[in-house]
Amino acid sequence: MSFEIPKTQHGCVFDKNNGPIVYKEIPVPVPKPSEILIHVLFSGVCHTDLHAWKGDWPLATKLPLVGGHEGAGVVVAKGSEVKNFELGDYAGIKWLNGSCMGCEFCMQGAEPNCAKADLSGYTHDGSFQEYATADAVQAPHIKKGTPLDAVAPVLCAGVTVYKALKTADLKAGQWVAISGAAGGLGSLAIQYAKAMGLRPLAIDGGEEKGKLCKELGAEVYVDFLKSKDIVKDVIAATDGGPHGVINVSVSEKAISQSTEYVRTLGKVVLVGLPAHSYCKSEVFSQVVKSVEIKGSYVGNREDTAEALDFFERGLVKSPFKVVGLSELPRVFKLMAEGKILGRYVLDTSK
Ligand code: 8ID
Ligand code: ZN
Ligand code: ZN
Repeated sequence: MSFEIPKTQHGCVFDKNNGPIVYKEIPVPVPKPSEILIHVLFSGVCHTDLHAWKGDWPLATKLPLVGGHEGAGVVVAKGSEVKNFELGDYAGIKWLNGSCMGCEFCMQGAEPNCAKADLSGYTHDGSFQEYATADAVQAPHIKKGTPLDAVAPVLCAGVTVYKALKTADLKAGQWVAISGAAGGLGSLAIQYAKAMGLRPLAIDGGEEKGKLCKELGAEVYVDFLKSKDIVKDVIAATDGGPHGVINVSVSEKAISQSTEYVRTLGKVVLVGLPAHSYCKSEVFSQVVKSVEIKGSYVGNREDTAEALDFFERGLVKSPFKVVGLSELPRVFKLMAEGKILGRYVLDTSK
């Protein structure tokens, strides 16, 4: 099998953080010996891509940058050292494009925590283009025949929330609160939680988002725009507080609230990354309730394969809407205004 690879393609590029995002013709990248070249057909838009464009985290992006790290497509070329992909295979672009594979963290399978991590759509041009390169060791395999638009959100949102739920280490039948439940990560978190035997309580804002959370399997919905006392309402609905909390909102306040409503011996998992924020937890309560607060950062290769397996078996699906790649600026605007239900997925051919 061989593919004809054009010299140029369309992609969305910005030259400076917060600067114009231009949909234009750019060169097709050439894979290094250890990389594959993926013809990206669809890419999800994660809130992380918005942070990358704004440049609001204490980690610089490459510039100019092609963002995107939820890409799904077909392998059309490979470097001379690649042994685990054949041309024509389905593959994904995920956040962790590559890592050193030799440090103490990589050795434990905690590759996302590698200090030399290369990040798609951040330090490595990502999936907001028709052709993108990925380190073959880290690139996820996607089963042939999988719908590439529907699977794209699993590659970051799905993997991340699945790993966060594993990090929470809860037992079937226990309550888990998902804060930011109607967004890209949250809408998948509700379903993974349900599939793992947990009882999801969803927190987000507005009636439409509440309806979506209930449809996806949330037992209870708490509307942060309406509730006069979120901590009280969450504790009441779960008869003493949820055993775990997955924080996927982009709100410092919501994160600190989760340390208040979590149950005694409960686990608070931090996933959402509001800029310049702190998780405030009152020390006396945290000690006396013996609450654990843990960070969780995407997932490793095994987590990725497991998260994809839940999708392949039909246990989770992202509520998504497809628009053209050229519409990325509009999607960012909607995301910043909190107007997105689930995920927007970009069709890179338009
Ligand atoms: O590995 C990681 N830790 C990781 C991986 C991927 C994404 C972290 N993230 C981060 C992103 O960078 C971002 O900061 O997770 C956060 C959420 O990403 P997303 O799900 O892609 O964002 P979204 O689709 O915009 O959803 C956010 C939801 O939070 C709700 C919004 O209404 C929206 O539905 N929300 C907000 I903003 N404030 C809230 C509040 N106070 C709230 N929900 C409840 N209470
Ligand atoms: Zn992401
Ligand atoms: Zn490493």
